[in-house]
Amino acid sequence: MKVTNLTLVAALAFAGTAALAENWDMPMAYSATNFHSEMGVVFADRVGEYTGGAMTITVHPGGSLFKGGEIKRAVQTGQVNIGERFMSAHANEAPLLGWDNLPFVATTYADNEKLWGAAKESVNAQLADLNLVALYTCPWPGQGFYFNKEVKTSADTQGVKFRSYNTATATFAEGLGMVPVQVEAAELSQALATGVAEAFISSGSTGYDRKVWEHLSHYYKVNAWLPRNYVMVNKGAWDGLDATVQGQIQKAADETGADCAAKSAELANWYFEQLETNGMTVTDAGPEFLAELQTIGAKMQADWLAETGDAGQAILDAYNAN
Ligand code: PCA
Repeated sequence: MKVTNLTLVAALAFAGTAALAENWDMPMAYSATNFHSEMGVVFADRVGEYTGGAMTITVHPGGSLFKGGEIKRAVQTGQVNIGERFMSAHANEAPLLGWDNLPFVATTYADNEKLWGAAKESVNAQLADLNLVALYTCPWPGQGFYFNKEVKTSADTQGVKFRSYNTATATFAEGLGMVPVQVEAAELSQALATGVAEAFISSGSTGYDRKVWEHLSHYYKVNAWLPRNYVMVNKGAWDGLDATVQGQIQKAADETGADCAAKSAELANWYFEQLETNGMTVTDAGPEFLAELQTIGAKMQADWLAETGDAGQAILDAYNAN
């Protein structure tokens, strides 16, 4: 009889825990071995630990649960409660989210962090309008150009098929006379192999992940900007959590955001070394090419300011004031 009671108590206790515990699936856009995805796993582990198991998160990298281009909508509509994606991919819908894609504005990790400090409040307000809450953001290393030949000026880029990852990079490509096609990083190797794309802009990280030396020969360091991924939560799901759990998750997010940025900085040059080891020529963009990029960049900044109005200008003013 006694044993039965104890069993019952244990069963009830277990049922209680099970009812309270929540598991969230977290789709991520980039490959499992990419540092953003590895940090996503660190974040998930911390959430489990800090919440004492009240919340657990299961990471699905590489677009395996939802493709990169579908993740935001999946989170917004509550198909999943949490997900990770490249923020400026959403600038076509909400131009403010292209704050980190302004060419030659913030080209170091420190400046990128300063720019985020200036942008954060209005970006978060914009995300709230989209029914999203950002838990942490993490920068990619600086962006440069991949080609299958030597490129000295835009005379060499006319008609080249260019993989873009958002509207800003498509604009950049058009400015260089190239023909943009938007392709997810997860499908990049295939696009290069089939000739759908023959050039792109990205960090050393994505070139390494996708082994692009199998198809391309040159990387030009430009450091045009350091775009960010962000981990977002459905606002309704977030508001539905109790304040203690929210605080525990936010602590995990704050720590992971800082660790992820440090990891990105630590790996930036290592990626270039790997590209070189695998036979690519990695150099700074030449002065003529760079001057052309700067002219196109200035126009892109003007376009962004025209789209975002006072909110965009306020971000740049706050950034420049510090
Ligand atoms: N890699 C991502 C975005 C920025 C980067 O460095 C990509 O190319 O999709």
